[in-house]
Amino acid sequence: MNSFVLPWNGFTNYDLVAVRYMYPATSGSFTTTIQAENYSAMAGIQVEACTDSGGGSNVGYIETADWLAYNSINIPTSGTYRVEYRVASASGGGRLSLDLNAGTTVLGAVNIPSTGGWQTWTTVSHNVTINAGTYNFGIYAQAGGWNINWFRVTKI
Ligand SMILES: [Ca+2]
Repeated sequence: MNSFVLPWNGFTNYDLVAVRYMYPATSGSFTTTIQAENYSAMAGIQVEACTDSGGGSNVGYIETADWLAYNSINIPTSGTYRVEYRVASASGGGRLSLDLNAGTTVLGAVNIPSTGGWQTWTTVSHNVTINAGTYNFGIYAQAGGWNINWFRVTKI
């Protein structure tokens, strides 16, 4: 044993790294990204090639009242989630709403501005409250005129 006590200078950086490894933060630890073109069911849309970073495909030709459904998405804990949508719109004036289980629960809606082109991408988001469970998510075009590449659900 040392016969004296060193002055307390706080945790070292390696202590902090170790603590973060052993006890990861629960907030924000859940996130899932769903490719728009991987829908379970849809009405009125078409899939096209995408030039956003990552390439792949996006959903386009979305007109008012068109919709997309994504089945069996698990939400592990009840709370507030940020839902981001990767969208492009040459026309602007779009609006989508997010719902659970074929419109049984409408979680919220977000406007989609003009991005300057059908392959000029931006991310819009809103925060919604979701109880733990497994749901079919729906994206509904309250107003059409936008493309979507993916959407992401993150616990906050
Ligand atoms: Ca995509």
